[in-house]
Amino acid sequence: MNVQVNVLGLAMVGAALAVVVFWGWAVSGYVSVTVTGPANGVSPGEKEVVPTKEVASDGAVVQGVQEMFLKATAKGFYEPSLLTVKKGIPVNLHFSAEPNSGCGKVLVIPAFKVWKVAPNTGEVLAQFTPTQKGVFDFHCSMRMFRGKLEVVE
Ligand SMILES: [Cu+2]
Repeated sequence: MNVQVNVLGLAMVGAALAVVVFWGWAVSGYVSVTVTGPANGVSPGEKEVVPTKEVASDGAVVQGVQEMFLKATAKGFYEPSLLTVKKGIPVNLHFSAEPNSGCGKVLVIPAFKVWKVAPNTGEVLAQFTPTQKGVFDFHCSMRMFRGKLEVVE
């Protein structure tokens, strides 16, 4: 009798764990898709970016690449306005722009020859390797949106 009760109890605990694990997986999948967004409306010649769960967080090095995120807001500034990266490690800068962000849709990082236009939805990927240490400007095409790229050892 006791054995049967214990088996039933274990089965219930197992089922509860399975539900929690599934819920966690479903929620994290939903969040990552929402945050990164579908890469629709990518302008011709730009690389389409498919969101993956491997893109963990800002500045995380995934398979030897620094994954960074930058957004031009409708309020007229970049978010964040300071990006810190490590020298000598390739950067994938996921750049997006809110509707009504005007020429903030354009991202220019002169020091590393980056010139990218964010699509209407989703993001464009600016890929470069910061080869020198220092603090460098980035800005929109008319220099109204401004930010700093800090390259550290
Ligand atoms: Cu501008």
